Amino acid sequence: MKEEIISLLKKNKNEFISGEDISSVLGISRAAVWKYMKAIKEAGYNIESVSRKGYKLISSPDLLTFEEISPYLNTHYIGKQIIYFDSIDSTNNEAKKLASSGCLEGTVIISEEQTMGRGRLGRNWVSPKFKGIWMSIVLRPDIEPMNVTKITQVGAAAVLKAIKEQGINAYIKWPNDIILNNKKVCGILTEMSGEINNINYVVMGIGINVNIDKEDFPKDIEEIATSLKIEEGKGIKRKTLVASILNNLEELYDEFINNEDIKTSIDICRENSILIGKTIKIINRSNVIIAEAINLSDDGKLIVKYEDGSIHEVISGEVSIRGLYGYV
Ligand code: BT5
Repeated sequence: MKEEIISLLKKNKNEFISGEDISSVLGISRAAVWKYMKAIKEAGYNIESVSRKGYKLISSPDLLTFEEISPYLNTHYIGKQIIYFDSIDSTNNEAKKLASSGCLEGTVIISEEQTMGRGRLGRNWVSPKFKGIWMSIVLRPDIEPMNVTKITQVGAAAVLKAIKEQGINAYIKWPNDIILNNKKVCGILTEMSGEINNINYVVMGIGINVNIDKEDFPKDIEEIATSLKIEEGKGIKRKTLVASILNNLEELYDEFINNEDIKTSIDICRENSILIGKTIKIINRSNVIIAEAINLSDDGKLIVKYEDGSIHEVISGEVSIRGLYGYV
């Protein structure tokens, strides 16, 4: 009901709407309106209430609910359903549950915090409350399972475009990081459920450090992690950034699915790659190889030159990439 009242207030923005009108439109008592209004104010909505005139919405908080994000969306299916949590273990876990029980393609799960946010290979992902974007998108691509890793490149390209739209200059560290001033500002975790030649669903989890302060990062990642706020010196509105990621994602994902072509995404990953031209360490479990990153292949593999001059293509799956002397 809170959501319905917020929508009514938004529809009547800059005007008063009376408690009586709200109660008759929504079929609830005046006392219930008053109770919900109190909760809505507590959630951060600035509402002017004047006796006999009613309620007027002055400003909305930067919450990642459907009501706050949807005005900025121009998608057809991604984000048409946004399932919002105040706190959850991991949005990827929740997305997998919903996907197995048949939720629509494009459903987005967002939480203000994650208590057990996950990275790749069982690593953890720090996700403090209200300070980042922790979301997962359910996709149902009709493609060969071996092509699923390409979807991470589509996600990285969408996030990069959205960050650039904010006037911030970031880079992509193949396969799943976005980098700002040589530190990690975003990570992507793509997970799949399927059989050998059939995909049930893909969950793309995106974590972006938006308004995290330096002291919010645990000691073990303070040297490698950063946020948009730390680097830009000012807070960034999360809801418009979420919408812009989803808008860009749908455009790039449609191109991938409809034409089986990820050219635009790969071009973005290539042009904004922080690795190409650098000497890097390729870490596969405990095995470390030094190589020069030369390019990205058209299907999203990292092309590298080993020290003996031989050329190889690295598939994203299980590898981690590091710079020779630091994170990149
Ligand atoms: C990733 O893994 O970068 C994928 C992160 C995906 C997070 C999203 S949030 C929404 C969705 N729900 C989830 O549960 N997960 C997804 P990986 O490349 O393995 O990097 C993990 C490593 O990054 C950790 O071992 C830390 O060193 C570092 N790290 C952890 N939290 C970080 C943060 N907030 N910012 C930057 N680095 C972090």
